Amino acid sequence: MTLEEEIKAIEDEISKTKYNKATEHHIGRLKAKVAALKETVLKRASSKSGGEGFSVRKSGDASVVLVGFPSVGKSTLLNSLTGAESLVAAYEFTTLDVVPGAMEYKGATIQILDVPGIVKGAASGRGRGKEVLAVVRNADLAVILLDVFQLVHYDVLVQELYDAGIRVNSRPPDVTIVKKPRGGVTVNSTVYLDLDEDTIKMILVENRIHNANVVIRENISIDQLIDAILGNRKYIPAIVVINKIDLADKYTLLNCKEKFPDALLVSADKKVHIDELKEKLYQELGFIRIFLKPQGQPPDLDEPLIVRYGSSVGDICDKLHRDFKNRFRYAQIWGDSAKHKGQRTGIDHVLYDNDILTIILRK
Ligand SMILES: Nc1nc2c(ncn2[C@@H]2O[C@H](COP(=O)(O)OP(=O)(O)OP(=O)(O)O)[C@@H](O)[C@H]2O)c(=O)[nH]1
Ligand SMILES: [Mg+2]
Repeated sequence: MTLEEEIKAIEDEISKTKYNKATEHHIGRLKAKVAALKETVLKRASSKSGGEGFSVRKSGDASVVLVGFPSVGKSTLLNSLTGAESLVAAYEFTTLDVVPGAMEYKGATIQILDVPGIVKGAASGRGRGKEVLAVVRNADLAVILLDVFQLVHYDVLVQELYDAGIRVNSRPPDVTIVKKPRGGVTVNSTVYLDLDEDTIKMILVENRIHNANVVIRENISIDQLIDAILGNRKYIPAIVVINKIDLADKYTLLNCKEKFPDALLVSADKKVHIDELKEKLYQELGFIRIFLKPQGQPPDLDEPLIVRYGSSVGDICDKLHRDFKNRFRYAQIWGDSAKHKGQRTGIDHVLYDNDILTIILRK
């Protein structure tokens, strides 16, 4: 049996087994086995395809990747958002490489990445699935692009992302695992857990963790426990955009709104709601504006620095000059993140929108 057949056999058994207290332990073992086998497959594939992946250099203030089936209009959308010229055609797999474009919006430069279409089986290597998914892992935000008549693609896409270790719109499970040289596994939890301690310990042992202190702070599932153990999952935010609305009648549009109430409905080709999409991308990426004030002078209110929400003084230093971090003495802040006007802070201080910042350097 090949690894893939083995995985398939165990997955079939999992789907045939009804989940309840009596089967939890059994399912836990099977899931741990599958996860270990999939890790082996992924490692094998990445060593095989070594060097053949797409090379995209990150640029701009953040990057967004367009994920969707072939021919849903990814390239058309890239062109509408950025003025890039990615090839558009009515046949599938028109785009075979990563095509980057730059979208300027409210002072931010957002890199948009057009990639080949994803199909079912991408995570295990169909199409250029593996390479595409590697690009998705490194993006700050994914746009899941659907054809207005093909909403069922959503589940397939999310499953392919999942199989590639990419979790959309979720947080890492609140679990810490500290390995130790001996003493077995101890499990502590701060909340009620549905999972039995025996099951948890067994899953750890299946993953070759025989000695560790484990603290669990939320009611996790078997899959989340495995995610925590493997520690290589990528958590990225995503929005749903539905394209080709120019072709749809009223009922199709109503159906879209019902199934995806938060989705943005656009026509990439006829340029409908493209400005709304730009605004949404900007909002989702969480940009803030920081005004610089040279020491002893008024702040520059005309040209703010645009950075991501959660940026620190150190991040600003990195943006300004490669030397600034080394020469940093202290910062002064006016604005919402400051306790009082002109508060002195260190390099780790986190800034808020519209803060005014002075950086004092060693000479
Ligand atoms: N009517 C309509 N057609 C569109 C729209 N957007 C894209 N198309 C058409 O859909 C076809 C596929 O568009 P592409 O942009 O090449 O699709 P893609 O997702 O990049 O496809 P691949 O690169 O093959 O994965 C082309 O014929 C486009 O003209 C739209 O908003 N409305
Ligand atoms: Mg394309």
